[in-house]
Order: sequence, then structure tokens, then C-alpha cells
Amino acid sequence: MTIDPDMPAHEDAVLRGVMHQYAEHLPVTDKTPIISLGEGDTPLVRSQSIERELGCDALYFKLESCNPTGSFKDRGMVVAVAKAMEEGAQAIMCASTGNTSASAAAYAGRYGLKCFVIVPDGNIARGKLAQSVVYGAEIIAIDGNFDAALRVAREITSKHPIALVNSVNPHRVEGQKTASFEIADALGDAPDVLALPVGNAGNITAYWRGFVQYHQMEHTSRRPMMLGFQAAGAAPLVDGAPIESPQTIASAIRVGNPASSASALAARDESGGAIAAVTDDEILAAYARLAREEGIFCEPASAACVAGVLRQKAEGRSFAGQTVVCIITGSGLKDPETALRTEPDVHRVPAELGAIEREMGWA
Ligand code: AN7
Repeated sequence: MTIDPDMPAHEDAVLRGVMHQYAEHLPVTDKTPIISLGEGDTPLVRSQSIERELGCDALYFKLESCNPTGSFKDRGMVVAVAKAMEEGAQAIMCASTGNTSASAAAYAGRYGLKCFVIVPDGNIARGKLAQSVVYGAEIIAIDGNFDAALRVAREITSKHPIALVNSVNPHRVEGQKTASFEIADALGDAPDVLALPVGNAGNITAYWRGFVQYHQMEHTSRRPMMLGFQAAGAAPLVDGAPIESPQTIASAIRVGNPASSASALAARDESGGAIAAVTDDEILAAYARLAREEGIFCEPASAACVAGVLRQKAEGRSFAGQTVVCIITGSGLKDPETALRTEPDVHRVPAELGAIEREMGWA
């Protein structure tokens, strides 16, 4: 492994990123540049409130929103971009519901690659669009959904010398599996239950691979049950068939035909788990509770896994004695429209002490 000689040696980040931390578990050769934007090593935070309702032994949130571009995508993107650099690529491309494009744009800008992102026009959260704009990607907005965007991205990258950095790129999944290692290391073993939102199904594939490998290497005594959650209007893995026009407020997981369906179903079955649906109302309720009761501002897609375990509990699943980890896949700051979808309850008063105290009820 080498640090690219043309690049400044950002020592701190390089020593902390997932490529440095987990090189032995990644497709790193002596030609692979070890690059980093400081991704990985995210907090595992214990629940203060929802844990009690779930009746589990412990509930933790893995704050993947703390990655450099605000989502879990950075773990896989750093590896995909390093491999693209190793292979001499000048450009990368992805289809995206927003987070993949933000991540691709950041690493591409940093390492001097051209970046094309194909997004469903008008259907990605504003914060994610802002990231791609400011990081300097070429943004191609299509009149079609994510599934259509991925189709054209695959066609274009098969025709032109451009690296496709969606999770169909195996290096993405390799990088993303490192989150499983971190969770197991932090807890001293695999959790009993791992819950996460499912869109294109790359992440559930990655987590399961990570836990299986760590167990094979005898770093853990067991493997978790995998619980994946889709939005009810975009739940092809629950319905058992692709969906033409998926709909949900959780735009990150508005996917009708997941590219990694087969490996997601394998993760479900091999782990004795489930992939189930939650409604947008349940997602929004969990989104609000995470913020107000746990201090965690996530994007709606991330809240789907918390909505999911709460629903499973309400439907009779017992989590007694179990350790449960919910993956907070992305930051709430990415989607201000959802946060402000109803007129916020703001107290408007003159800039004057008495008026403010009266409004506070502390006069
Ligand atoms: C916050 O950015 O697919 O099941 O193009 O942004 O691996 O697709 C994002 C997916 C969950 C689902 N949570 O992960 C994209 C994209 C958040 C996400 C998912 C996404 P996968």
C-alpha cells in the first residue's frame, strides 16, 4: 500500500480513515492509494428513552451521520475512489437519491477526479443537492426515478472509461462492511439485533458481510439477526416484486428495484431476520422522537429502522435480554424541507426583555 505521492500527506485523516484502520480486510494492494477524508470511527450512542419502550437489554444508535459528508456512504466511497485511482480512472459516476452523490463529489474533488452524478430531478433533499453543487460535481438531473438513473449510469460507464461508484461496485460494499467491525469492537461482541433502513440494499449486504467475516475470524461469538426496513410505498423486498413508481417522504430509500436484492434477502435469511415495511407516518414519528428524546437529528430514511423496531415490538416481538443496534445512516441537516414541512412553532416578539420574558411565561 502507498500514499499517492502526488497528494499532500494529510497524516491525521490518513491514520484515522477506514482504509488505514482496516486495510487487511479491504481490497488493498501495494498499488492502492491509502486515502481518507476522516471517515469511519463513528459514535455508538446508547439510547436514553426508546430503549425502555423496546424492552431490550440495551439499544444503541450508530451515528453514521457523523461521517465527513454526513452519511454512511463515505466508508464505501473512499475505497471505491481509491480503487478507481489505482486503475487510472479520470472520472467517476453514480446514480443517487442524494447521499451517494454527495460522497462521490467530495472524494472526487479532493483527489482530482471528474464526478458525474445522475439524480432524479426534484427528488433529492436540498442539503444533498447543495453538497454536490459545492463539491463541484457535474449534476445530471433526469426525468425519472433512482432506478432509471442507475440504469443509465450502468450503460454510460460500460461505454466510457468512467468508474461506476454505486454499491454495485464491489469496493463500496467492502468499505461499508467496516461499520460492522466497529460495532463488534465497541460492544465486545456482535449485537443480537442489527436494524437498518434498506433502499438499494447495498448497506444491509455490507453489514452482513462484515459480521460474517468477523465471526469467521473469531472476533465475535455470534452473528446478529438482521432487521431491514423499507418505506411502505417503496418496499419491493417486502412485496416480493419491483415497484414501478416508489413513493415515500424518505427520499433516500425511494427505490423500486434494489440492485442488491438477492444479497439483502440472503442476509435476512441467513441471519434469521426480516425485511419489513414502515409507513411514512411511523417514519416521521420516529424521526421526531429521535430528535426530541435522544438528541439525534437524522434524515427520515434513517428513522425508518427505529420506526421498524418499535413496530416489531408493538406487533409482539420480544427484545428482552437483547442488545439492539440501529444504524443512523444520514444527518437530518441534509433534508431541511422535511424538518420544516409544517410551519415551525416560532415565538415572534419585539427585541425587548419584558416581551421575551412574558412570551416565555417567566415574567
Ligand atoms: C440515509 O444515496 O442509495 O440500502 O443514492 O442515503 O444501501 O441503498 C442512499 C441510500 C439508507 C439505503 N439511509 O441504503 C443514494 C442511496 C440513507 C441513504 C439508505 C440510503 P442502501
